[in-house]
Amino acid sequence: MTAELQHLAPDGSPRGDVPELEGTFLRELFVHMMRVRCTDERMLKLQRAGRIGFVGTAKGLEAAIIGSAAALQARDWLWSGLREGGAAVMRGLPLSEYVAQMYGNSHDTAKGRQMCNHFQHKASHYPSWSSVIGTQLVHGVGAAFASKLRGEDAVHAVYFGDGATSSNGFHSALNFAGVWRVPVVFVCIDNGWAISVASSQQTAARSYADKAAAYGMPGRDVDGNDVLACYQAAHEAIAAAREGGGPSLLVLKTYRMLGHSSSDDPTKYRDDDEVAAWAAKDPIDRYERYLVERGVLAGGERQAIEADLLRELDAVIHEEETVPPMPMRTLVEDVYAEVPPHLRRQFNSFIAVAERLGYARPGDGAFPL
Ligand SMILES: Cc1ncc(C[n+]2csc(CCOP(=O)(O)OP(=O)(O)O)c2C)c(N)n1
Ligand SMILES: [Mg+2]
Repeated sequence: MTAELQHLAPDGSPRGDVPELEGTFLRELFVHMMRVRCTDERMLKLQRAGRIGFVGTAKGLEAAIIGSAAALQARDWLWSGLREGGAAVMRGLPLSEYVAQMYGNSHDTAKGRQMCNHFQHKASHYPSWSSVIGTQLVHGVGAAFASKLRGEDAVHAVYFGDGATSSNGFHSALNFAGVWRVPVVFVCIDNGWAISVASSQQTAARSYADKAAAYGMPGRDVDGNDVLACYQAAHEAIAAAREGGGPSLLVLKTYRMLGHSSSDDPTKYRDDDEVAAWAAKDPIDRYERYLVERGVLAGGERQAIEADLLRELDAVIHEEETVPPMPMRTLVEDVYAEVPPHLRRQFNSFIAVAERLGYARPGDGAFPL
């Protein structure tokens, strides 16, 4: 049993061998974390205003997501869950495509066929995610096996939550990864909750990291609110996987500050005290203190960064909001070279119903929360 890796205490003071990283890189990490928070804030407001249908926020998880993903190279792959969209942006997903996906409009590269908050970006090796919990683990291991067979030196980082450790996908993926020694880093973001199931109720193990031993790979606990610890742990695990050392499991211990999604009310199942205790360990506040102390960030600069990010986001939102939805006929396209009669019939009857009862309008699908 080893202690959680930590480089920054909650008050921002350094602990142990803090990795030596350039000031520009440290600053970029901060901006990416801030962008995650600003984007969530804006998306949640759009959802509450009935302008988009669904949001799964990453508030509280910024260090875990950004710190770990920042250790990947451009040639590596990121197999995501619901909350890693900020890492996709960091790796090159244009903000306009991010927002288009939230609207499901005709700029959305998934053509409006995914739920909101399910991103994909081919150029940065960020495959589309299935909401079926645990599926990306087996997809990532299969792709990593392909990388190994082809002799590529790409590493595949597979992200998933504490709840996903109870899925079949988790056990199959870790087992195959261990046996095949594929270049995978499993990144479990233990954010305390799987909707209303507490992480403490999800397993009888001391930590999810202990599960790695059963699959013949190392497992490591990391302070998930410490961006430098998340970066360092991922950096080491990725380097080992790239050098042929096989897979490993990182468990980034953090906390989901808001609801599971915009459809959830977390006050129904958890105490305010627990939330307050984690608010005191906020990953952005902690990192800001460290950067100010190191002279990488000026006191009060955070506000200017936030204002810039919000301005950039608002411009993109205003643009994407005017983009029309995908044409209805695309609903039945892309499956066959030519739309077959049975799909054409279904499409015609769908249009007949819409003509009779009215087409859907933005906000029609909003959950009543
Ligand atoms: C196979 C399957 N079972 C149940 C669900 C419903 N569901 C959606 S999210 C979720 C919890 C996921 O929790 P976790 O893996 O901890 O990820 P988090 O949402 O906390 O990031 C569940 C049970 C689902 N999508 N798929
Ligand atoms: Mg969770």
